[in-house]
Amino acid sequence: MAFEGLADRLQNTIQKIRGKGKIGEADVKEMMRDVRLALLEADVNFKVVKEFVKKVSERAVGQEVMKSLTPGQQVIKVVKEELTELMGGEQSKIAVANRPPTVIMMVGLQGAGKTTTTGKLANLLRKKYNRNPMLVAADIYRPAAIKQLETLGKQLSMPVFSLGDQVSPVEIAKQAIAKAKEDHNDYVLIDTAGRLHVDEALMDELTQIKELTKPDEIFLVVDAMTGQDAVNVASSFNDLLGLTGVVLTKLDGDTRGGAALSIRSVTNTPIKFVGLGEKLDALEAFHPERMASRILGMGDVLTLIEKAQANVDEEKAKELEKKMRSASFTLDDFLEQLGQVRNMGPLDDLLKMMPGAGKIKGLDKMKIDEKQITHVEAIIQSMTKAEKEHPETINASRRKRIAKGSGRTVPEVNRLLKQFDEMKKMMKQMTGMQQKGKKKGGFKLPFKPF
Ligand SMILES: Nc1nc2c(ncn2[C@@H]2O[C@H](COP(=O)(O)OP(=O)(O)O)[C@@H](O)[C@H]2O)c(=O)[nH]1
Ligand SMILES: [Mg+2]
Repeated sequence: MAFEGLADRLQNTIQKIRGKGKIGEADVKEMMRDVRLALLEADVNFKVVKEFVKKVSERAVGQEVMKSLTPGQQVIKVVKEELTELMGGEQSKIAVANRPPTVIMMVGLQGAGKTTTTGKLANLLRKKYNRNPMLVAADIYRPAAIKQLETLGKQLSMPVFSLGDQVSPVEIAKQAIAKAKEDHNDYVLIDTAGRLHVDEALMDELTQIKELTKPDEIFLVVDAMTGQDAVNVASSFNDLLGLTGVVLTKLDGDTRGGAALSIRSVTNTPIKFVGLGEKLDALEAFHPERMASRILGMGDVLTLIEKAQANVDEEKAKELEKKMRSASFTLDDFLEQLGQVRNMGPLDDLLKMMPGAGKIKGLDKMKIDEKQITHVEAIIQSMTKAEKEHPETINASRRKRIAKGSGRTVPEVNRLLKQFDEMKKMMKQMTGMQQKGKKKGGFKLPFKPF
């Protein structure tokens, strides 16, 4: 997981000060020494660290902390606020042109993730904003670049504009926009070429594309794993092109996190999105406050809830809840719940977002066995409708048949039926309690996977 080292160190530092009833300047000084080291070790830019520590120190020995009843907590709050500030405010909005299409230029070094991110962004634009993007293959230098974008376009069922590798990128961009107007594509995402280093020829080309297409956004794609280099690259691109945002990729890897913490204050360009994997849905809006919480071990509960909301059908969730309450919950309903939980993504990813999860030793190495879910699904699917509604009628010979049909063993079938029976009993008890207590409105996960 990204930020592991930094998170560990900061959390230890925080632990030391959390419960303190009184805090003196010496305490703050000691803590700031730890914070400073932690940040430097995470490859955060030296100047950024200096400024950060200065700000936190000033606030930590100030009135708001010293006079408060829980100074330890108060210092932590200051650290969190300053960490959030460092990464910038909420910045994940995407521009909309007054007259479509909105043009987004994707720039960055070779291998940073431009092409992949172009696909991811197009996917996000459609899924979240209901847009109809066109992808433009303007990298004519890298042999397989056009093909790569075309493959992504196919996966997404989205149009990819290409004129092969014999037409200049500037001309390609120009014709692409005309075509997008004709075809009513409201977003045009231009995937440009990268080089191994920032070089003049590349910058000239990008400047020309910029002048001609007047993009509404210029997103720099940078690899988080490259640490300080990512910050330098961002600076150069920003000086030459004037970026509107940064997409930090490969944050799913073992990055120390320095880039995420330095880019905003060094380049004055906000991080808008982060890439968290190779798949097309592995792009998330960057939320500085949530990131700060995550680094400080406070968990990323909001993202967790959003994931649940995006993937669990609310109507169905309500219906299931009603069924639970009336105890008419069947194995079919159970099957449905499993499906919804699974839609939220790998279970171990979800676990990591739980507050305090960072403190659980070995969690990162733990793999929740998704096969188990598949097995349970297979067993339930091998039952008849009547059996699913009245599992108490499933006798020994039926169990044998179900085991055979699902490719599982009889003991597994037995175990599932027993668990389901216990679950129903528990539901009755729990819903009984809930009815007594005041029931709050709002969204609830129908099924607790943890
Ligand atoms: N793990 C991970 N891999 C990524 C991410 N974004 C891109 N990649 C991978 O990085 C490699 C280079 O990506 P590509 O889009 O071709 O980079 P480009 O040269 O900038 O266009 C590919 O293997 C991608 O699958 C990410 O967020 N996480
Ligand atoms: Mg590319």
